Amino acid sequence: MRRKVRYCGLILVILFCYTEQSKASAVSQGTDCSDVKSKKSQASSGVYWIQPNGVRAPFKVFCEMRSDGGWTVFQRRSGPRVKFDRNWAAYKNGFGSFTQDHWLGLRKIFALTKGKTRKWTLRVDLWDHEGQTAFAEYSHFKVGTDKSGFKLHVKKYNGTAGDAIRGVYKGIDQNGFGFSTIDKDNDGCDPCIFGDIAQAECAASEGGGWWFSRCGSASLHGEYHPAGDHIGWASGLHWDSWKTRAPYSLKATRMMIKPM
Ligand SMILES: [Ca+2]
Repeated sequence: MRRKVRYCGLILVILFCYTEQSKASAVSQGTDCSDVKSKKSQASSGVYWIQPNGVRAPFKVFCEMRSDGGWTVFQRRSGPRVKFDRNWAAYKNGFGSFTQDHWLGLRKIFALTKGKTRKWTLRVDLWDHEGQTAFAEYSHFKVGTDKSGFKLHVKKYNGTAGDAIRGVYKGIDQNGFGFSTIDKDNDGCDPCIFGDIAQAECAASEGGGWWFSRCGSASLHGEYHPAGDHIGWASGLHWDSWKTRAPYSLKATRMMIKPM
């Protein structure tokens, strides 16, 4: 009998430890990746649990740890495996794999950037198929509420890729525009006339979701094309102020934020 009790006790201890261990994995390691890095300067790039102020439960993000601090990644594309032609619910909630290509989700980007005291820098990294890279940084990045269509807010541009958010010609500034997907239209086209083409929905021609403004010059969520692929005018990953659109599609992209 005594042996049985001891045996049961051991099982309970193992079960308790196992439960505690799985709980421990969801413990927040900081309010964002810069906070994780400031607590542990040798922290390496990878997946971490974070919990921004005012958010009920921690969530996972990929942290890009650099000498200038910890950046919270919210977009990464490097291949065709993760499809970006998804609807509003998918862009709102996020999709893909944190260690590979993914979109963190507009709700989480909102949760990270909504605070009044903290201002954020947005960094967009771009890679082409010829081994070149360029970047665009924007001060005061945040997205609006769900009700506003997660409206894009940026201020000062700095970088080597050019300011494709504001556009390569007038009237297509994406700053201040809501996010659009195939089932959500905030793009300012009703319709837009491009030459002899009438375009009513940018998400339908460009693919994926984005802060389209009369479509515009930045569009990183279209269909992925390997080098040498035939690319249509609107399809692909575009940052027109760096690489003129047709018939070019970028090799890889990354979007991430850090407090200013
Ligand atoms: Ca429209």
